[in-house]
Amino acid sequence: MKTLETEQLPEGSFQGAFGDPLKIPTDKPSVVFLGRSNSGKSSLLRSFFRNSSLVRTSSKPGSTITLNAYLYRSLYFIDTPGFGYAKRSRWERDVLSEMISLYLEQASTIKAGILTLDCLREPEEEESYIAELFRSHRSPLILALTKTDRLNQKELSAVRKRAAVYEEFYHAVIPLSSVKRSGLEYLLRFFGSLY
Ligand SMILES: Nc1nc2c(ncn2[C@@H]2O[C@H](COP(=O)(O)OP(=O)(O)O)[C@@H](O)[C@H]2O)c(=O)[nH]1
Ligand SMILES: [Mg+2]
Repeated sequence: MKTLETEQLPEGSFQGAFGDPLKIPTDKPSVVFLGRSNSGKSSLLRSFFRNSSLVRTSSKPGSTITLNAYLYRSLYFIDTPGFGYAKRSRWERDVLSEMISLYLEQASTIKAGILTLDCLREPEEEESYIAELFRSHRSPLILALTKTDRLNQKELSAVRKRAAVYEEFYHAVIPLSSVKRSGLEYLLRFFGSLY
């Protein structure tokens, strides 16, 4: 896999943290980053900016409870709170998933979604639910299988085989590593097709 050089990447800017999804600006198309807590959403999002430190990551997993908006060229990238975090109370989890679904249902400016999943995990009910939401809105959803730097060659080829199986349900399935900066070109080209 090729690694992505940072010089060609744009500088981004933070546009705000929104507790109310209906307050997210809608003057530009957006790409939403979704996925379980700790699946690598924020790390992936930050790898597309030269000034990557602008992306807020929290050291406490699952503690982001706002939708964070960043300007990437003429698109908004929206980082969402992770779902399925077991240590959160049921109430909090329900509020979070409601906030995410409300945003998806209301925002007609959402152009695409990036769903992150640790490459060692398999998609479960939550992933299928998001895939279904995007299908019903006719918006492309890309499954990003993250953290492939943790795999040896044999494991990597097993992940690629699984990726081919999932392809039926997603616009694309991309194994990648934000740490190694590998596997990111497809997404970069995809973003380029949206603005
Ligand atoms: N080895 C490895 N670790 C990663 C990668 N991406 C994220 N992580 C780690 O996984 C943890 C969760 O990442 P984060 O981006 O905060 O996940 P989020 O909760 O989905 O936003 C952090 O400790 C990251 O350093 C990756 O590509 N490779
Ligand atoms: Mg995050």
